[in-house]
Amino acid sequence: MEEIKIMINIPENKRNVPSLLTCIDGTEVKTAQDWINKRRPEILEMLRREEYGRLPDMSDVEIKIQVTAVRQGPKIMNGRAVRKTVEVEAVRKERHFIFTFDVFIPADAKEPVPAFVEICNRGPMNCDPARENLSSFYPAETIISRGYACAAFRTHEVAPDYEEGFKTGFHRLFPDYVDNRPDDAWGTITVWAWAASRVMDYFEMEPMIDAAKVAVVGHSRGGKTALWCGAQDERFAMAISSCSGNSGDAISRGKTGESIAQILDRFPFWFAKNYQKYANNEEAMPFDQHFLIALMAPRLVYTSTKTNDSWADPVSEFESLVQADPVYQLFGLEGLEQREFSLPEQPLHNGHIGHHHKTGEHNMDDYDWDQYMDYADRHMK
Ligand code: GTR
Repeated sequence: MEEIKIMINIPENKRNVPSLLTCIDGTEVKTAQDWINKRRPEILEMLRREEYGRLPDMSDVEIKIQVTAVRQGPKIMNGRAVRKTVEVEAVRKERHFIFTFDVFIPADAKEPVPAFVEICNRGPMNCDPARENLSSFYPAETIISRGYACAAFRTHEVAPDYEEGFKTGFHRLFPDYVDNRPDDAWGTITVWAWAASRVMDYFEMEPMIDAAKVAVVGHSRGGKTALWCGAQDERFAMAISSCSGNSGDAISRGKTGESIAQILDRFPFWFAKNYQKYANNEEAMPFDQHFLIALMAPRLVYTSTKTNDSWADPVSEFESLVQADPVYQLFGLEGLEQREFSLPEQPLHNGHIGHHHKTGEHNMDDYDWDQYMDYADRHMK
């Protein structure tokens, strides 16, 4: 068989990040098949073991997903959407854990529609299923008006966002891990990502949603989660990160603003214990955050950042996209359309790696959502 040679245009490696295309055994990735069969699985394993942590054996966990309420009429977005309330119940050895989320589906949809899953790390004011509190963090009315379905779950309901010894929420299913926690056991980000995948399970059962066209979206800690969810769950067509910064979309080596030591000081429970090895020791990491971005290939990945978010560090956020681009080239796809740092209000929407940089503070707002949907209209719809 004739070998197809792909010329990969490797970006300049100013931060000395590990190569995506060199396997642990030193062999080079030359084709998309090498990536899929060898390099991708080893990178996924590396990020599980060293950074975010792996889920416990879930084979004895029974998961039940059911719609508990369906509402339609003038009180639900003036009749423009159907709202379904969905309950996810996980049972293990007579221990139960439940979280719920609400889905909005355009009432006038004639065929299955694409959808967004929002990982809501803020309070109910920002993702109110009753829609009494409207927030640009989750502009569900706009999403519906543009022909998408959407669902948001509250991270706090899935696993607490504070140090509590891995005892409540999802963690309560696994008391065996409380006093005996392996260094590669899951951190909270992994559990939130697991929950987003359960929303996808439901989408696969919902006849009015096109499960092949779903994006998972999150801001900041939610953005780190969205990228980690998309990396692991290949059913998602796209992952979208807003201002996810350290341990999200930003390269750690040479990063300004938040460092690994600082994130672990405040939020150690987000990660596997193994990640502690790299506090003030970034050079020792066999990976960097471009590995996380590249796990989305050949699917779509989109990141956004704000000019004043120095804690997240827009330059390092952009650098991970530049460094991930060669993996898209392996697939013969356009990844990132330019390597020069992006200018504010000039979205990069041409490639499979999308990005925008906006004037403003650490937040996810209407402008961001408009860009996400413009990009999805173009590449996912
Ligand atoms: C910060 C944290 C960031 C980011 C942010 C957020 O305090 O240091 O990594 O996750 O919280 O979620 O808004």
